[in-house]
Amino acid sequence: MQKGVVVIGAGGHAKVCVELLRAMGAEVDYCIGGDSSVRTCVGVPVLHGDEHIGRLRESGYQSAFVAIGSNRLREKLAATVVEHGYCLVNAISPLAVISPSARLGSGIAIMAGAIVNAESTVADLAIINTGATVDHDCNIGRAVHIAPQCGLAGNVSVGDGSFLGIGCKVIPEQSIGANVVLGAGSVVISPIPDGVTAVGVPARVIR
Ligand code: JB3
Repeated sequence: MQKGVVVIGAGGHAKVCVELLRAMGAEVDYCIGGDSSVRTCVGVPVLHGDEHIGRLRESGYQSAFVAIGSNRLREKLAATVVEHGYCLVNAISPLAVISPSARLGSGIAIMAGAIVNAESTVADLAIINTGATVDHDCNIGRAVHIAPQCGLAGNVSVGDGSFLGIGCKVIPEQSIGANVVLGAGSVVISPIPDGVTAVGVPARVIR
């Protein structure tokens, strides 16, 4: 019998991703959480501890999805999952609108109401959260999180590992560096360098 998907994580983000995977027609057999995690996640049994990643792989599981909101931890656990030989699947809502010319990596979550427009690229392990819009020719880096209701105009780039808080807006052609944290509701009208925290309208670097 075909085995289902193994989801890494068992918190709020995992709940949403399990339901996305189900909406795509996939079965989720187990979540794997940390030691103090809950016992079930929207009806899926939760195993505790990362030793279960290897154990389930040995028992024939092949597909995994890393459903952890933290960009760094998602990247780290994805490396472990890939080392064990899993295939990283995507979790994409049927209620998201993805351009046929968009390029998507693997291990990506795209939630309901999100839009990815023409010729944009979304790299591995990125999250395009509920109702966020990524317009044409954008370049969303690896393990980025674009939080709910963000709006990116055309030709925006976001470097690897960056987090755009809820409701951020970015005008066309702007570049946001790698490992940036952009506070909720910020409006980006000029480039943001790597590794900084920026907040406000317009967004200014504070750290
Ligand atoms: O803002 C939105 C819409 N969603 C947020 C999401 C993107 O990020 C959400 O509100 C949360 O703030 C956050 O969700 P996440 O990552 O699910 O966080 P939390 O609800 O705190 O759950 C973290 C999960 O990761 C728990 O199940 C932990 O047990 C698990 N965890 C932590 N460390 C781990 C590890 N699981 C494994 N397998 N290994 C770990 O090292």
